[in-house]
Amino acid sequence: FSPRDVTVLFVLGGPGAGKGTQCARLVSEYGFTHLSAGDLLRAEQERPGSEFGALIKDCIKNGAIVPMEVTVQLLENAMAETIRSAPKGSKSAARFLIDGFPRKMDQALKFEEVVCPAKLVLFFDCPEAEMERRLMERGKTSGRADDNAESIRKRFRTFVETSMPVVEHYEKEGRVIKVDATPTPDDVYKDTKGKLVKFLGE
Ligand code: UP5
Ligand code: MG
Repeated sequence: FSPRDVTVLFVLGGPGAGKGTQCARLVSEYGFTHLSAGDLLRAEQERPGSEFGALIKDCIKNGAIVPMEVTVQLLENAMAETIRSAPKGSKSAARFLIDGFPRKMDQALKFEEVVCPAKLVLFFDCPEAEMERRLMERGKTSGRADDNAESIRKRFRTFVETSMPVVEHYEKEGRVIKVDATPTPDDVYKDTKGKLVKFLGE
């Protein structure tokens, strides 16, 4: 995809920082297409006949990162399908929020090389204690295999060791919009909007 035709925003932040929550709001107000890498992986895991099902299941439970070839391909397919099935001139089909990706440097470089460079990175910054509280609460009803104390600990570790360097890489390039994700969803959204609108020029 050419950055002339599509706009890609990476949405990063620790497990439970509120990436999905904020993306849903941006979609309804600004007409983005929201692609959560985690959701795409969970769907692929459930797809009958997927050769990656067992691998994905194991990685998610252990908070490990699925090999990038799998995730990059799922994202690329989802972007192509969105564009293919959109009415001509659709604004949202050309603007993607890529949520929870890239979480490792190799994925970031690969995606920007073979799919599309990201215009900017939205980074939701949240203390671990608050993210843990949210995930444990959600775990009572979410049915997610990784919303339990042991998996959450592993997810945090992967985030600090492997995913924060990606955020730092983009920070050095001046491509990061950082938002404090601790307040209420409404307040986080207000802050996000204020900062994002400047970049998007609307
Ligand atoms: N909540 C949200 N905002 C709140 C607020 N401001 N105040 C109070 N509560 C708030 O929110 C989490 C919970 O908190 C919800 O109950 C929400 O109501 C509440 P959510 O918006 O879902 O947060 P999010 O950041 O999206 O959390 P999520 O659990 O989805 O984050 P992860 O990054 O851990 O999960 P993801 O689905 O992206 O990835 C899962 C796994 O997939 C990874 O661990 C990894 O194994 C694998 N993966 C890869 O291998 N490669 C990839 O590229 C991506 C994923
Ligand atoms: Mg999410």
